[in-house]
Amino acid sequence: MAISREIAPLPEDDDRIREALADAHLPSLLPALAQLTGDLTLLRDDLFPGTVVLTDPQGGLSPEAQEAARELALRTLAAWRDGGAPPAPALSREQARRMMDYLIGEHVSDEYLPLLLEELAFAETDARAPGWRLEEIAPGRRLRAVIIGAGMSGILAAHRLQQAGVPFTVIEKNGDVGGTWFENTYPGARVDSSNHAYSYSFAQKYDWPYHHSPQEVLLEYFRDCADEFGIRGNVRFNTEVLSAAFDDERCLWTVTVRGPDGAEEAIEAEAVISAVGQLNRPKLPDVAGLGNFAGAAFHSARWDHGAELAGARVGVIGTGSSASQFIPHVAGEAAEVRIFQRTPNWYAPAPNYHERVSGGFLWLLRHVPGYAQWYRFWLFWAISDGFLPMVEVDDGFRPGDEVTGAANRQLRDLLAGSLTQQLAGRPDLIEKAMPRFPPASKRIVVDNGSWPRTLLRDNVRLITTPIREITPRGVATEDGEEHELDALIYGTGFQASHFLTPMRVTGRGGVDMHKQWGGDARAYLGVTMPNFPNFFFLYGPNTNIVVNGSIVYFSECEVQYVLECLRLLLEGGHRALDCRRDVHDAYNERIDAGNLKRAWGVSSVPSWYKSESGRVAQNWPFTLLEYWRQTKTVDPADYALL
Ligand code: N01
Repeated sequence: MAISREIAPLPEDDDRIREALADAHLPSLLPALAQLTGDLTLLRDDLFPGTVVLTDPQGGLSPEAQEAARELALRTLAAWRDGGAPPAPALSREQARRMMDYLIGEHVSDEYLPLLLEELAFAETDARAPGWRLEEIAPGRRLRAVIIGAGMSGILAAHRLQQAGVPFTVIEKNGDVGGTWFENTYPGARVDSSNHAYSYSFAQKYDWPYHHSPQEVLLEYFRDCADEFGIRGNVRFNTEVLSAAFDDERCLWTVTVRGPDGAEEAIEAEAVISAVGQLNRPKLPDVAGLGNFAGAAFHSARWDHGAELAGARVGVIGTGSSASQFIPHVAGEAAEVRIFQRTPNWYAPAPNYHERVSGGFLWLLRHVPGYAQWYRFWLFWAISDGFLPMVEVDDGFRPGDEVTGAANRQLRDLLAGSLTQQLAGRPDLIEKAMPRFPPASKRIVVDNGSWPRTLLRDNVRLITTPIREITPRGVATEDGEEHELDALIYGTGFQASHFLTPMRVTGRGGVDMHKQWGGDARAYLGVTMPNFPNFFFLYGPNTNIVVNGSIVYFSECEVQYVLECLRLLLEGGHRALDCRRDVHDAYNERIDAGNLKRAWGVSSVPSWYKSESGRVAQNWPFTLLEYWRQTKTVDPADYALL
């Protein structure tokens, strides 16, 4: 299937348009129409949507203002159609800024404007494409790349290398592309960011069936992207990377892989791009008796679809994002579910979490040029840097405090109020399910009420007594109770801080990557590290974001940076670049200090955001703008050029 980005002609029937407009997202529609017609008077003061709030899609417009906006849209669309549906006139920066100001309800500053223009990404533009080709800037130069992983980041890197004419091979351990969306097939798996923003900026899909689509839809999107970009032929499936070793003299990487037949093979490449992700090696709980259970036992990312859960007694260890998605489904068919919770979660209300995109809105996205881009832009802004103050640590914070500061308290009160309301009448459950730590200490789980509804079910029991051991019959807790089970599911997350395990990677002088890290993965911009020339990480150390933005955005920035690194090599006639130790160390000091100003950095609750030492090795603590700026170009002074 192709990614649908075709715009269909508007029908003659105005009633059809009127009908669709009933479902319109109005704040993004009027800028789209202003752009389409070049008529900025459409951005009327009386229809000004106000500040962007995710839970208030119509931006606080009164019902009368909404009706007026729909009438205006109808007249504008009909006139545009009757005028022959001409293409939109060229958009100047100032016009774009005016539309953005209107849409987000605040003035877009000069520093954000270039980033936002890039993110708008109209169909015919791809501002993050390399803009150079190997044969043009370095004719005859040999540059081959190995990409490890064909998930979201790997597909993207492959596409960009292809655009630049750099030969590449992708090594993928699974039988298909898609990474996390290929592996996580548990019931209820869906994207918890808004789907229209969780997609490549340059390959937007207009017909997402849900606001947060289920796993199979995401997998289909990434499959379609791989097909459309024409990169599948370069992927070696069912093949695992065992090691990568740098040869100092030849300035060359040898990547050793094991193919589907078990045979090992060495592949030489001038550059290696790791796109293995952070969340793909399942972590089993460190509890006594693991493996003793006699019934079906499996991890959420290795779902056993043959296990008979209907009518069974099912135990679940863990209550993170994965478990919060599959437990409601399991509870719907099991005889009983016992949830073993070590730490509760904060739940962020997302009313449209399970909702289909309404028919009229879908229709408008397909029929109004530019509308999908402006809607994506609205979402981008809604989940953007404006959230950061809510997770900031104020000066007065003391370890153990339940909030990190004034803005964090506001967030806490909102989330606590929502949970209390949803569990009203059950003080026992409120006591167990209410976190006593600052929101964003660990991942805030997205929910539309399905979690509290599940806890309230007669066949569900939330157990907070610590686990003593796993027995052949079930799970024994420290209060002496043995919970007899037919099946046990581990929703216990991933070995996120064990970057690139179990691969062995050796750099200059044979230095081992994991030994150099000493248990705490660090990188410069999350992409390069000293002693590992031309080895690039995507979604590497400190590139995960907690409350602002999407991982796709980060990958796009990272890949752009990698391509700029390659361009630097080619244009300068260098063989490799090696990150300078002082640059790397100073950068990481800043990152560490930044994370200590965020809730996840100061909180003592367990989370996958920290390595065993307690250092936050996963998260980016600053703004999206700052990461974009730092990865836009490469400063040659940051590197030893070999
Ligand atoms: O894993 P987790 P996850 N005894 O590490 C518990 C992304 N994701 O797979 O909090 C008892 O969050 C552990 O307890 P505690 C998303 O970024 C995205 O759910 O450590 N319990 C916790 O409850 C997410 O954050 C999406 O005390 C034990 C749970 O296991 C990330 O993946 C969907 C234990 C692990 O939670 C990981 O989520 C799903 C023990 N010994 C995931 N050990 C979408 O976008 C661990 N736990 C849709």
